[in-house]
Amino acid sequence: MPALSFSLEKTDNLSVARAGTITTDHGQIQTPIFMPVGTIGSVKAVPQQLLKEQVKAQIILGNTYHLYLRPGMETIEAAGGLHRFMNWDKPILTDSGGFQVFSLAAARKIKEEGVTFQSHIDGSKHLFTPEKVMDIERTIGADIMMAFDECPPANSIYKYALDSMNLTHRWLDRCFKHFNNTPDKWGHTQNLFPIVQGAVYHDLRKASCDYISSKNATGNAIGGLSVGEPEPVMYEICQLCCENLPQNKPRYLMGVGTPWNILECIALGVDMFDCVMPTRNGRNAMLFTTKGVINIDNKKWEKDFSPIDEGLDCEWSHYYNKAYVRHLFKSSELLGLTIASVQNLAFYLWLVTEARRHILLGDFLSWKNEMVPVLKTRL
Ligand code: PRF
Repeated sequence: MPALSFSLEKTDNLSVARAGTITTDHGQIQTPIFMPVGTIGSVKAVPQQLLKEQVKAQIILGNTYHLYLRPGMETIEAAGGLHRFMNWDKPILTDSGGFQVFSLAAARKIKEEGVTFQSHIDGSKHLFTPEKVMDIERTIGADIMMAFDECPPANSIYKYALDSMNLTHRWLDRCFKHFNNTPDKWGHTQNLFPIVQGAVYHDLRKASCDYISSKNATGNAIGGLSVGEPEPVMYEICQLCCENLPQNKPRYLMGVGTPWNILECIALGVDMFDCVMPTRNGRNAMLFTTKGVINIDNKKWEKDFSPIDEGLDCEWSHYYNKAYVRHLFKSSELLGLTIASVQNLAFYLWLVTEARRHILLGDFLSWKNEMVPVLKTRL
């Protein structure tokens, strides 16, 4: 089977925003795209049927770190991979654990060989090496496997960022070597995306982009952003990376971000995004809508029986009204979590679909400039 391919359909007239199509063995992805996060093989509170029919997700994310700890690779292997385990027949991308180990695990120790850490679930000890992570992602059966990297903190001093970037590059060599020496596990083609690091230092980011580009992968990712640096710095580094990564391959900005972050980064040439924000904030009563952001806990919505969001072509956003969703949250009813998560994900998918439509029309930049203040409005 052929590897993932990317066809660029159009670049915006006044920005470098792009509309394209990624083709994988599990189907096509229209870019720019947002990928819902399904950490342990579940997009929290959202059944697979709703992901397809209401959210219109084209690809979802899984996490190596979480799936490896629970249910564990024996179960995933016995199931025939994650697609079969969760009954999801569209593309899956897995993050490598390079980020989760640093944000979740206890007692982690970074060595040349890899990272030792203690599980956040039961304290058990584990070692992740680039080779081990490739094996795990192969077994999960991800269409897109992320390389094992170190994501240094935003406030890293230059020397730490430099050493960390070089370690990420050496780990990348080992990832590719092992990836190339192991077959596709479940019959469909698996792809390995390398990750640019280098913190907030321009020369490091440039060097990392050059190194990552030399791997000639089917797609490339930008890591280490949205980790505490100011927004203008994130945009500046994102722009530098987009300018120094291949034009004819998809660019994936990891773990970003707010709706306006997504539009700004699309304008800089990013094609793929993921973030826990729509689901996590949704479970905390924050609703993203086409008119702005709602805190559904607010008394203001107590007797507002209007639909959650008439601007979306998502049935659930029309079916349920604000006062009812507020009541569900006030009563800690589980249905509230599902409605909020469906609304927010449908909104994020609508946002990138609209971005794509405007890129194809050629008026993306003016549309984006009109949308950003709307997206930031607190209703
Ligand atoms: N590396 C990996 N996953 C990530 C990140 C990273 O730098 C980020 C940073 N925003 C989110 N997820 N492997």
